[in-house]
Amino acid sequence: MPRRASIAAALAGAISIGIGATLVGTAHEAVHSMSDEMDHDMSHQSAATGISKSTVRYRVPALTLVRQDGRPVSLPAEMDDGRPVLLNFIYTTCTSICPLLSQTFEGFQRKLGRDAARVHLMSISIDPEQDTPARLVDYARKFHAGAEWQHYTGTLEASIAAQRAFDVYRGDKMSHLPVTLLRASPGKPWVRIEGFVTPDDLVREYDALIGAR
Ligand SMILES: [Cu+2]
Repeated sequence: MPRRASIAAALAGAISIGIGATLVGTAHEAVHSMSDEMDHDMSHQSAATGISKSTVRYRVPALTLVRQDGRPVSLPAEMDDGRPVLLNFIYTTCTSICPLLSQTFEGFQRKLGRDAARVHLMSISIDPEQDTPARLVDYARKFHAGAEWQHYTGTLEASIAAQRAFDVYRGDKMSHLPVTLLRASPGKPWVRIEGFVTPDDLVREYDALIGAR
């Protein structure tokens, strides 16, 4: 068996979920970090797309955030209402990463069509001092957020605690990462996707996750 093919086969065997098609083409690049990464958390990475995915358990912290409608809400109550949750962290004045993450959520809602009503999309601001509820409403409108997509702000402490709970806190908003988190239902692990996932990829991930429920 050619070396490349055997690596691809090894990857395909070891990785249960994925954006698999890109892995075959980039197996050569991926193999360098393969042993390290897979030992740690079964994550994998595609050099071509820069996307890596892992399955992680996070404890949802008992925090109060402020929803875009101005209401103080409990994070666990918002997150654990039984619906699948799609989560990201954004700030409204970002001109690089966040608009792309939000476009992906927008595309996800559009592609899911009527089924979008079954998924709770949550975007938590990492710049809560600037991102007032009114700003979040404007931002949500810009991305045609449907009724099931809520944006949250709150105190700086609460935002940081939320970021820490999902391992996305990187000290300041300028050094944030493109991270998308997906969970089938309360108590289940999260799928953590790092990198710029497309709406199609996200719908595929969602279908796989819900189908496996
Ligand atoms: Cu950003």
